[in-house]
Amino acid sequence: MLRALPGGRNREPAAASAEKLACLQALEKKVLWLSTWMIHNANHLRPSRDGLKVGGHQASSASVATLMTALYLDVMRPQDRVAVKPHAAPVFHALQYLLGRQSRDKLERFRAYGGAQSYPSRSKDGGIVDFSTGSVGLGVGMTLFASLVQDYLRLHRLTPADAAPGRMIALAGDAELDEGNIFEALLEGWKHDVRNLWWVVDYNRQSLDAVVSDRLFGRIDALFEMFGWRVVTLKYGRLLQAAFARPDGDQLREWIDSCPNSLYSALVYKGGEGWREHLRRDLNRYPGIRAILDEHDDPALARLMTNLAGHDMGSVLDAFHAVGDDQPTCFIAYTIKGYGLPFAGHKDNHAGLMNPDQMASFQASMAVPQGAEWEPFAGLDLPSAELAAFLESVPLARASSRQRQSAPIEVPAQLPVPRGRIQSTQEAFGRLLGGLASSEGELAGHIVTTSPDVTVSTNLGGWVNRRGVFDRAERADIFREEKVVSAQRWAMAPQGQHIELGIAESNLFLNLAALGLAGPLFGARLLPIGTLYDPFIKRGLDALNYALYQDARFILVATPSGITLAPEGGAHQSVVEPLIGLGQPGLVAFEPAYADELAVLLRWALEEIQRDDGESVYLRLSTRPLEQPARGIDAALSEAIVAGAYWLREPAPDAELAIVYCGAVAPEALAAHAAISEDVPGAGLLAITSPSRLHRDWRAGLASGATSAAVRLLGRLRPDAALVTVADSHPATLSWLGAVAGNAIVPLGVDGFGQSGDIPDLYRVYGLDADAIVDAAARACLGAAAR
Ligand SMILES: Cc1ncc(C[n+]2csc(CCOP(=O)(O)OP(=O)(O)O)c2C)c(N)n1
Ligand SMILES: [Mg+2]
Repeated sequence: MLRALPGGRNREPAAASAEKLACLQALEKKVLWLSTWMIHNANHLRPSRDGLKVGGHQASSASVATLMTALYLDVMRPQDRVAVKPHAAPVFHALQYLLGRQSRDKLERFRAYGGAQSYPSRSKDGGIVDFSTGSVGLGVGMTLFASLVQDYLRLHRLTPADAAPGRMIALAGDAELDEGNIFEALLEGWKHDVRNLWWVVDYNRQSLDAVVSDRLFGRIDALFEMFGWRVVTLKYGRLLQAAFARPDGDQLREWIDSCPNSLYSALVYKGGEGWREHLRRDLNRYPGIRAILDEHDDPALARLMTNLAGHDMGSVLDAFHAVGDDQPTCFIAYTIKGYGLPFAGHKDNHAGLMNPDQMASFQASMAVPQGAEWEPFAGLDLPSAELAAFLESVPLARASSRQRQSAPIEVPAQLPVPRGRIQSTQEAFGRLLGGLASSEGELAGHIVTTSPDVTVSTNLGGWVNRRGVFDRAERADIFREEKVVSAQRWAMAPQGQHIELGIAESNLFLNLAALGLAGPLFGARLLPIGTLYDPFIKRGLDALNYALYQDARFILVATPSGITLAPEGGAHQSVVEPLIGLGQPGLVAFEPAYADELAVLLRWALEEIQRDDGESVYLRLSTRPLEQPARGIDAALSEAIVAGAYWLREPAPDAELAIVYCGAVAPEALAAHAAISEDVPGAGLLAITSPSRLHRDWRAGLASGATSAAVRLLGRLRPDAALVTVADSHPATLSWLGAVAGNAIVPLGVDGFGQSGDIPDLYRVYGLDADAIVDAAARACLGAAAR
């Protein structure tokens, strides 16, 4: 229903001069035109080579043309950052075009290779996009964590204290608020007292499939207010407000307020005649209403009845400019999906495209001459020179690049290998971070850790004890003050370097996305390390993908992992995560077995996430204590660990078998190797530290003709040698190695749901123990012989 939402406040509108208003009203028309034309051009005028519809969202774009014009061409300051609802990309591109930041060529190639992207993309739209969007909900959540990161940098004095903070703005679709991640973020934001955040909801009451339920928004404002937000409702435009002020105008307001969403939308589509019929039927007894109906012909009546505030530039500017403080604010802007287009309000308009005839009449109504479709000012009532001068004066037009630069942080040539004859990679990780925490200097000062309530259980405790938990305010560690003994010190302060999150992996990844973009967004680099339990990567997977799609850089430490965490039970036993590590773009995955490997990899990761062409790094760790090899790591071994594999036991020349293992199953691989050495002398034992690097390098080698690490390593074996691969993960993680040199292969691994047990039982049941490896070796050798 269009019932008025409480929460709108009366504020003094900042006066928008008549000239400015006129310019913005002219330009919003142009934005609507350009976005519509861009989509039309892509679908109807550009030749299709594959018979596919190109698509684009004319209705969703029309819905936000006013709101976005107001923001980009007046309200926003250079330090503000925006996540635009994905299907409003054409409006975004049109605005960038008017600001001189987007080329006509790219608009003409909207959704074509190399052209303006279908959804705003940080990495593919060439630096003009603040936050990528596409998967609804994530961009909205991202702005909240970006605001938190902005505060973190300021309070750590990594950005100038006197620089005005930017507003992190999300332009959200109303149905986007169905995405749970938004509410997870909202809760987290409340805990962290997040500021400088605007969420502008395009309340067109339509989703993709249909008109949204009337009940949906009844509670939204109360919900935001509960979390400390201001809610500003932009409901009726100035025409309707004037009508309400007339005799019997309150009847009209009441009628609209209680009009169901679907009827309102249907009447928007039907136009003046439809409105008249219903108003006559329901309100004809009121003389004031009859007068209004008499004074308005059908087009004027349609204009009046659809005069919602989200399409009324004056109302929109007043609402935005009235907010001068840093309280998070949700603007609920009433709009119409497809406003100004022939399918306005139609429930099926989400993917609707105007046909050529409709486009021709729209073009005529916009007074855009044929051939002048891309001209920035064609068909507008104001002189071009005035509009050009106005655009030059827009704060965003005067700013330099939206991508900031930041100096790299130096990483030492080595990290000390954690001591301990027997230790797990998770313990080693804790010690490495503990060591960094007690070191002085720039590197440790730029590391920030974060975890969704598994800080202690992923061994970040040592780091947190020394570096503290981040909070905007000082908060004492009460247990400590009360002298209750605890290994954990949880004092919170603005200088803290750990951001503790509630249990929501989606928030973890959005936080890592924001921390990992601190350099380009705010001009100060951070080295973020996030920890979580390996199986719960899947819980936040879309947010992880989202972070990586934006080229955010961070280190992900996932621990514990696999069935090796044994007694913890099946629900926590990750299986496919190494395949995610193998296949996920933007992420390079490692699964070390030993502490010295981890020391090499963590050091490398701290550099890798800073490289221009680098990637984020995923370290899959284990709680299984392993006896550590007594060895020093020279440059060649260190390089091999980073490249993804090395021979733990060198094969004899022309060896006929190799056991290939990854991660915590190293003892079983070693035992099996020892057991077969009598029958198969010279068998090799290959340690894999990164299936993902090895695989990529192999594919690159196939393309370039260079010898890849996998080819070089397996080239040490006889051409008809057999392989057994073993890892505590899906066997496909390593089974591709059989294709590298055409070896017969028996891949071992886990491809069923796990269960509780101890390691000997579980490794036996899932076929990872030394016996299973020996059996597999026999089968592999038979397979090789039978070829
Ligand atoms: C996570 C996710 N699920 C589904 C989609 C497909 N999708 C794109 S837009 C949309 C509806 C959005 O409605 P709303 O947010 O109200 O935006 P409007 O088009 O009305 O402005 C859907 C379901 C998506 N982009 N992301
Ligand atoms: Mg909608």
